[in-house]
Order: sequence, then C-alpha cells, then structure tokens
Amino acid sequence: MTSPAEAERWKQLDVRHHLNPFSDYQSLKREEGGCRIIERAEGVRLYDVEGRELLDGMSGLWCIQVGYGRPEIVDAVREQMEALPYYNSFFKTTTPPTVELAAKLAQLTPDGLDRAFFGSSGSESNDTVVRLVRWYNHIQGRPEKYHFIGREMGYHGSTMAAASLGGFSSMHEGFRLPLEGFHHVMPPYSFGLAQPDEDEAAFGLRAARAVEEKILELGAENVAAFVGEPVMGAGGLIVPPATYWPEVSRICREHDVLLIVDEVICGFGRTGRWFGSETYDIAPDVMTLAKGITSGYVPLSAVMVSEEICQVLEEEGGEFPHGYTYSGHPTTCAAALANIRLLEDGIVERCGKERAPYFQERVRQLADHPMVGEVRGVGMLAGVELVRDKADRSRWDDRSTAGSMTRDACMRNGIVSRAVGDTMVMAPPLVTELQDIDLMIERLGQSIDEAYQGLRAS
Ligand code: PXG
Repeated sequence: MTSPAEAERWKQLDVRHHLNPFSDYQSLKREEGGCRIIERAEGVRLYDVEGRELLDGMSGLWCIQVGYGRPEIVDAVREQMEALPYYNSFFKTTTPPTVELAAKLAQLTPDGLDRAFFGSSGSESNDTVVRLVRWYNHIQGRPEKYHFIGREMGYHGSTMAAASLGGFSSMHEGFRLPLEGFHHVMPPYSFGLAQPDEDEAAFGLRAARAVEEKILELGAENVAAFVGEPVMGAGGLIVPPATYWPEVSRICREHDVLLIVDEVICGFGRTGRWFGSETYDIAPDVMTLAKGITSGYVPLSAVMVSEEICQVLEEEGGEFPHGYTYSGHPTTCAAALANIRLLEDGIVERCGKERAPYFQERVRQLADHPMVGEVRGVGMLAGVELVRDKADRSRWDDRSTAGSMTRDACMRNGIVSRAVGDTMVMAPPLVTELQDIDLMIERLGQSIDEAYQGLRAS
C-alpha cells in the first residue's frame, strides 16, 4: 500500500516534470489534490494511490478489451522477452511472433486484407497509410492522385499526418495543419446536423454524398482515399445511419478512391463483431488497427492492406522506403497473439451475443432523464448526449459544461466515463459482467442527475 507521503511526492513530480498529453498544464497545477494516480487494476476495476476503486467505463482509452490482469498475456510477454525481447524486421529479417500475428490478422480481418504492416500506435499506422497510398499512386505514374478526404470530428491520431486526416480544428490551429492535400467533409452526426424534417436514412445519404461532392470538387483523378472510423469515437461517439456506409462505399468504388477504414477503436470486438467493417458491411482497401490488438497491454498497431495494392507494390514498387524501429516487435506481437487467443476463446462471441445487447438496453434507459437528448451506441460503445432542452435540442450555454460537470461527478461516484463536449462516452471492457454493467449505468445516471441539479441551481 502506497503511503500518503509517497503519493504526494508522485503528484509533485508529475506537476514538475511530466507533460501529460491533451492537458491544460495550468489547470493541472491548480487541480485540488493533484493528478489522479492509478496504481493497479484488476478485471474492470482501477485502484488509485489513495486506495479508491473506480469502474473503468472507458477500457483505459478504448483499449482494454479483455480486462486488466490477464496472466495469459503477461506470461506470453515474459516468455517472448526471455527468448528474444527485440529484433527488427528490416533488411530481410523477421521473427516468429511477427509472422504468426500477420497470418492471424489476415485470417481474422475481412477477405482480401491479407498482409500487415506493423507500427506501435494508431497514429503511426495512419501515417503509414498516407505514405503507402501515396507511394502506391506514385509508382503507377499518377502522383497527382494524393489528396485525402477525412471528416470533421474524425480522430486518427496526433502525428502531423494523422492529425491532418483528423477533423479537429483544435488540433489544426497553431500547428499549420492540416498539411496540404487533406480535406474534410461533414460527419454522419444526425442528432446535431440533420434538418428537422429529415429522417435518419435521408440524412445518412446526404452525409455520404458530401464525400462525393468533395471528390468532384477536387477531381477524382486527384483523390487518393477517403478515411473514416466505422463509428466515430473521440469525436463524440457518432453512430452512422444505416444508409451511410453503403453509399460511401459505392461512391469510393465509382470514383476509384481507396476506402480506408480506421478500426483503431472499433476493431477486436468493440462493435459486437470482430471489426466495425463487419458490423457495417464495409469492404475496405486498407484497415488500421491498434488499441484492442493487444488490449493496450503493450503498444502495437497494424495496417492491413488489400492484395490488389500489395500486388502493385510488389510488381512496380521496388523498395518501400518506410518503417519503424519497432515494426513487428516480437514482444508486442506475442502479446497480441495471447490477447487474440483470449478474444477467440469466447470473449468476442459472448460480448456480441449477451453483454453488448444488455449494455445497449441498459444505457438506453438513461434517455428518460430530462437532461439526456439522445442515447446512441453499438456493441460496447455508447454516447449519452446532454442537452438543456430535449424538445429543441438546445445546449447549456457553454458547450462542455454539462459534460465536464458530469465527468467530475462520475469520478466522485466511482465510474470512469469520458466527456466529449456534452456527450458522455462509455466503452467498457468486453468482459464486463452484467452486474457491473448495471453498476456502471447506475453511477453514470446518478452523475448526470447530480450535474443536472447543479446546473439548475446555478
Ligand atoms: N484512430 C482512432 C480512431 C483513434 O481513436 C488513433 C487513431 C490514434 O491512436 P494512438 O495510438 O496514436 O493514440 C485513435 C486514438 C480520447 C482519445 O480521449 C482517443 C484516442 C487517443 C487518446 C484519447 O477519446 N484515440
């Protein structure tokens, strides 16, 4: 058990020496009691240095599919480290877990995606996509076909290219981003963007056709690819209408634009099936994977590439000048193989059949609360959007107040939920027991109500 003095020392060190990602440093410094320090975890529960227990309704950052404390992954990592902790896959070498994992991913992912390029993060994988796709067009003698289309509110990572693919203006301003050649269209966010007289199906088609309009505006001969998450995560858990992906797929095919699906959040059972592409019947040319690939135990990502693209690389490409020191890292690949064995051993199936439908049913019960405008979700993903007035969907004055108040209340009530503006997001581990789902929803509901009472009183 950590002593209060030791906990205090860590908090001081954090403020003095650590630049936390996506943090307001002044407010971190002011934060009463300092940063929360998580020390250990088991199953779906986190424990901080003060000994407080929190239910992890976010699977870390959308990644702990199999829950914390799985000895199978720990053992696999230890055994691999003992045999070969590191070797690279540059210059005509590879390692056994690297090729075993590549083959496993080829088997699990949709037909036609049979080869993997490895990295250490979702951002790296999306950077790989940009380089790979531009190279693919370059070696075919069409270098002008280099433009990418992403979506406003899309999130693809923090590196320069990944942030350019993403559609967050807060990540562009001040960084000279997006880089040249990156464009964005409206997201399929019906609660916020549909016209009053427009139904889901019609809105989905309109959002998809924004992709086509952008292709025509840029000239199809100049557009390399469209990139999207099956369900948008960090942008506020945006679940597309059923009409959206079939129309986007048709448009990409018709204009010879590659369809890149970012499965960093949706992959490995998160949407109730193995991949979001299965849930939405998408046939991607390229797919990016990270997070759930190792359940976050160690950093690893992959880009799955279609045979058509690989054939061109093989026949026309020569050497592909791209790679990372840790591409195909044997220890992380061994962790992924152990994690996937657990997922294959009934976790994805049971989640899809039992836990996810139960989670969806329970979270939708929050829709009755006067501050809840919409509950949306699929699989083990849910968004609860908070409004001032249900009838006209108006917001509390400062968009994010209701969200940040609810998030703070969640922490007090022992549940981790993420606030994206005024949308509360939940993405619990795929192994969450039904009674823990009950507890999570109860605590989230109570926290929404506490924030509501607070907002009404102010
Ligand atoms: N694609 C998607 C769809 C993501 O959600 C990335 C790529 C980038 O992955 P890396 O491993 O480079 O972080 C992500 C990451 C949040 C949050 O608060 C979301 C992410 C990362 C950090 C915070 O919602 N998603």
